[in-house]
Amino acid sequence: MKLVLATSNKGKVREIQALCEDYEVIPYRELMDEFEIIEDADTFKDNALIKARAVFDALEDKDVIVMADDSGISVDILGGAPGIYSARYGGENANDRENLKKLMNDIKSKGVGSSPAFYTAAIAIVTKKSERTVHGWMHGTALAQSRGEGGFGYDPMFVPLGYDKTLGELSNEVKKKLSHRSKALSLAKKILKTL
Ligand code: ITT
Repeated sequence: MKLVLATSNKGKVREIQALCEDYEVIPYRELMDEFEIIEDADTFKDNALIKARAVFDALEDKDVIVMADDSGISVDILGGAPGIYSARYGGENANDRENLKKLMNDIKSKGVGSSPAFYTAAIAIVTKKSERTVHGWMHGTALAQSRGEGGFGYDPMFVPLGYDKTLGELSNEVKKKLSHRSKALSLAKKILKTL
């Protein structure tokens, strides 16, 4: 089954392809030019729907399934920030490294070396007949320092609950078992089977 991914984030594409081996997962940029999608909703769920709908509407072939992921990290000591603003925490066009640096500095500025935190992923599935959403979470600790180069985004500063290494240091296989995205995708796969 063909699954078009409404994302420009290469880290997400890599992980979703590894978690959906039974599907032909195609980033939408392989089917058309990349275009800007304004994610102006105030929940992960609604932003995921905005992305999936935008790509579905732009595709000529309507016999496809479009899937989008909206995700982010919420840090307790920062009152849940950056949350839905995770992609642009370090500034409007900030890259992963700049976002990571800002989050570590903000934790440090609270006078602590770490804080409880969690990742959220909302996945939206849009077809010509239906729109569905599911969520997944991963709890752990956000550090004021980064360790390791694995994963993407905020992974080098995030230690999952029950581990003492960051997702930058742990293998992809560990993240595959634990992640917010893999939990949301296991629910998404149940929906995909019914389509
Ligand atoms: P698309 O909207 O094109 O999918 P994006 O990177 O803008 O790509 P989001 O709006 O969902 O995606 O922002 C998610 C942010 O949270 C982004 O900065 C990611 O790096 C970060 N993030 C999400 N999941 C992550 C994960 O599993 N590990 C590390 N960082 C993650």
